[in-house]
Amino acid sequence: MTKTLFEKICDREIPADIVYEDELCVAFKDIHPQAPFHVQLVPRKPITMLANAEPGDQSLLGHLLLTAPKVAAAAGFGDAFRLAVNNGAAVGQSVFHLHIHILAGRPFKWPPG
Ligand code: IU
Repeated sequence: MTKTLFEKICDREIPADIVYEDELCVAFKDIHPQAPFHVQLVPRKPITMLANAEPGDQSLLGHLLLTAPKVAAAAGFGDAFRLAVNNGAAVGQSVFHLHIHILAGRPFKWPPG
């Protein structure tokens, strides 16, 4: 099967500014940052989108949510960061490999646009 772009980044076949990695996930700086700190936290497993995750992915999804604060904290944003997951093209998903946006370093409005 053809690898997704983010799989290639995880496997270091495409260069990216990786800020964290472990056996289950990789975090790298977004190429079009929407905040002073903006990274993508992605599972090595190529789940297309959150809605397509399966019961067997439960611990992986938990690992991602437990890892995101660590990635933010390592960059100095432990108490002020935003996570975002776009699920589907209609709400802005452009890369169909599950990823959690971790954003920090500026004020954020609510509700998001
Ligand atoms: P989205 O939620 O699927 O829209 O987010 C995709 C993100 O991936 C978006 O912020 C892009 O700037 C980012 N990105 C990247 O960091 N590196 C890439 O090679 C590509 C997209 I393509």
